Amino acid sequence: MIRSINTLLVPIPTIRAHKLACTVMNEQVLVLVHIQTEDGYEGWGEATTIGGLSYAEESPHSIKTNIDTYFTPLLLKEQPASAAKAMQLLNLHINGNRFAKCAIETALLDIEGKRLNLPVSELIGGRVRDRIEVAWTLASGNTATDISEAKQMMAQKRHRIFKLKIGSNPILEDVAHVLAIKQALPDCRITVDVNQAWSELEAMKGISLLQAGDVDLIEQPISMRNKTALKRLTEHFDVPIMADEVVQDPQNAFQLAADHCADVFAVKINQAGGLKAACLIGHMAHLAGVELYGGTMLEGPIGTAASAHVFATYPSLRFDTELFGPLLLTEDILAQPLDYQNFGLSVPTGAGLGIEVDSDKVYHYAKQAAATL
Ligand code: MUC
Ligand code: MG
Repeated sequence: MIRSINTLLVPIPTIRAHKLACTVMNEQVLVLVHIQTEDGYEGWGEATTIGGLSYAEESPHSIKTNIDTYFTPLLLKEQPASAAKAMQLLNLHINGNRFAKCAIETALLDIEGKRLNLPVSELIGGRVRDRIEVAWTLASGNTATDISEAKQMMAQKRHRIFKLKIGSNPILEDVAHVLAIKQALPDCRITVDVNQAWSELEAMKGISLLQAGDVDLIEQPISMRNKTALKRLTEHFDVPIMADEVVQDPQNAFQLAADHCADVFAVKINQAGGLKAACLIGHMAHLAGVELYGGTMLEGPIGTAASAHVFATYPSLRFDTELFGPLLLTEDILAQPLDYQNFGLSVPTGAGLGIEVDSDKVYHYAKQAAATL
């Protein structure tokens, strides 16, 4: 029986400003869900998003309000006997709210895994890899700073794949920035993420120049609303085009995969509406011949561990992952940090998510933040 569900907003400063086309982040507000059962188990989930409402349709505050007002009373009343039954119930009674649903499912799977003494990756389909390679996003906004940051990451064996956030400057300026970095790091895979900022015509021009400069992957160059234009760009260019914001729930991903609107899908557990939904998207994409990339909403360690369990089940992960969220934060909330070394992340092996949350710290931060509102 579920005894309690607590939703916590935990703001943590980032190690530097993180610039995207839609916002500049100086802190990340982690949205954490803590579920406790009558027989003494506890589980954690995370529904973090980026930049309030500037990236997605759910904000930290709307996620907390909707869980506290609608999800929690329903779950406490109905007492679903498993994570699968809980998701069936939530999907029947609650529209949308994919981030909130993901956090609840994660916490319930964490509990289920602990009860069965199995890692979440084994519960949701079976893990086929124990380690995943992790890219880093260079987003300081300054070319020289980005190059020295990348060189430092390589020297520390932390990352050798880099993603650049562009789209907020004129195209030629952004292209010059990217090509300077590509030339300085010729052996690294370089992805650019435009975060929907270009029109189709701008994308034709920008991607031509980036392709000529040997950039390796182009992420969500145009609006998520224009799927046919994304398909046209995918057909027109040799450089792989990756869909990100447009990849949402499995139904919508099915259509995108069937129409081959992109060469690669960035899958994010929160955007997908949960861990099992993200597994389904990965398997569908694979069957349709679409390559996979493990995306992040810049979650802290809970959402990152949950994502790692999902990506560990993918039949192929050709473009690796960007599960670096915890490394962008100035504070850890785990008793033992996630294991990042040799350019990758080890998928936790313990029961459930395989992590131990420092709950005193998390509750303390959440209380401090609530007091300053
Ligand atoms: C996105 O659009 O991919 C992931 C990494 C990063 O720097 O921003 C996010 C969101
Ligand atoms: Mg993206």
